[in-house]
Amino acid sequence: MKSTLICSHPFDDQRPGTSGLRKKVRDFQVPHYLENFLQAIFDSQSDLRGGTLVVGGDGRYYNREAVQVIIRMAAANGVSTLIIGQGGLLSTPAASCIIRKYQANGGIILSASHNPGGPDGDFGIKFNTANGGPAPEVVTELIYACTRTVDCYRSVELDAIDLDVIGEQRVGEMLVKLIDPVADYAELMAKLFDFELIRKRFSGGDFRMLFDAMHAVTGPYAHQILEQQLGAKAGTVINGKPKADFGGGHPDPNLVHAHEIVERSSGTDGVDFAAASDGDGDRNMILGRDFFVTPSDSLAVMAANAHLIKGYRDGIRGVARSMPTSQAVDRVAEHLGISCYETPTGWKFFGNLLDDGCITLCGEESFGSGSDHVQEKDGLWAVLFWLNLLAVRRQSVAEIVTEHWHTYGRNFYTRYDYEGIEIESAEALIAELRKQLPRLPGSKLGGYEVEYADDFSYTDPIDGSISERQGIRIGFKDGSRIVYRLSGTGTQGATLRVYLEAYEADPEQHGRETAEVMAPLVKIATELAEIKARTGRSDPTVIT
Ligand code: G16
Repeated sequence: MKSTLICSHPFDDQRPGTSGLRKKVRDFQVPHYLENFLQAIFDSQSDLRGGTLVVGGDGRYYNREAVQVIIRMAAANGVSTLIIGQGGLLSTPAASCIIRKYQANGGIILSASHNPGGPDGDFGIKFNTANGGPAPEVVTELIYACTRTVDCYRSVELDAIDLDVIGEQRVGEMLVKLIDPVADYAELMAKLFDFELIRKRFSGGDFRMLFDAMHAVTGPYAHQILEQQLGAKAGTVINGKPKADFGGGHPDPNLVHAHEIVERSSGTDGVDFAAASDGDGDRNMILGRDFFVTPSDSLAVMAANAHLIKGYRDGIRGVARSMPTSQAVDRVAEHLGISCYETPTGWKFFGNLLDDGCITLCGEESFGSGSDHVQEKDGLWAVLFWLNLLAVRRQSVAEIVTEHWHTYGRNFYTRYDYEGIEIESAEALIAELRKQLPRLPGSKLGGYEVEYADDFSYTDPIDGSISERQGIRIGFKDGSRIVYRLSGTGTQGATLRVYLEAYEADPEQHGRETAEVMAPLVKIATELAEIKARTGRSDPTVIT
């Protein structure tokens, strides 16, 4: 099979963001755009020549076409074995699991996560390294550097491969293995969680659950694990068939987009436990009856209860959270006498800590949590963790979380997103805040005394790499915080995120409404950054 060299020209907008290269589908459809980025991966990752590469995606529009392009280019670039999920599907955590299990040299995951799909929607490519985790910044910068000079790419001529038939075939010298996307992941979950106990909980007849797969990749995983292996009744998994346009919705597991489970877990007839996952299966939302668990609280509860879960019964070594995530888990770490690391936003920053055994659990406010079982955040894993916990403690979700607050205090938390604002205005807003930082410590803002104000900088404790300008932090004497940063995952204009946190030790106050508690901080945050004047927006697009 002859490899041909096809001429193209470098694109100047292929710098990976928080989580890979995310663009509109139509950007990826521009001739040579996808191919150039792939060639940059092959050029910068020399281990792939003669090595093993894992490929799969969340099933969104353009997934199948992109897999065929990867097959042709992988063959031309000397990949020895290509492992592909049947149908071109692999959830992000399953891809991580498979890279690790089969000791692949890396993986390409096709996903724009929770962003909408379809011909007018978004598409994305992430490269994961041999540890199964998202490529760290040194690697993504290398790939980006290659994209600036790539002016030709290698491919072979080949008819499209049938992606739906499990089995092996040769493409020239390269072995292509089409595998069941669920089996390896399900096997790993059975090792971590007490499936027998969860099965008993479901068979007791007094426990009802719903899982919203949002027409995205987790459907097949959830059907198999929850319904077939754990015996949850048929219908527990809703929207379980992956669709190229996610049924026209946003595969974003939050209170707005996963509203069906919010409604069906409300009131006396509501289910006991409900959860959702996103486009590529790495995010999760946890609900009890009439009860929303913030992702920050979910991480803290997991850390405090890990010893009750089969795979973590020997305890956890340490925890990490992204900087804007609430400090709830810090309190648990302190109580347990273990380290708690604060990293920039982006799962890739947990990689070294996980690899080096510094942490067992980690998570983010953006509906992500995970452990050292794979090198990605993992939606269904979090759901199984909660299921296992509910089966062990035989309490409701609300009881478990309110007891947790009683012990550790409550970190009220909210996030305001201003989406699609002008990039220049957003950058000017952050620049202006940055200028104000030196004068803020010691000053009073609306009755809150500023303890520190900085632009978060992170020095990786393992490799010493430094990541600067990761978000403006304003910390108050009472433990409250305001954080501002610009999203690295949007595909249109800029998204300003404002993260707000207030700590309350008094259990009498724990039942208050989050919006009411946060109102004074919201006022300070919007005025300090002059959000209305600078962005023209009086209200955020989304509040979570
Ligand atoms: C990605 C990253 C996460 C990050 C999230 C939001 O998640 O993997 O680490 O927290 O984006 O990032 P930003 O605030 O920059 O938009 P996902 O699920 O979108 O891949």
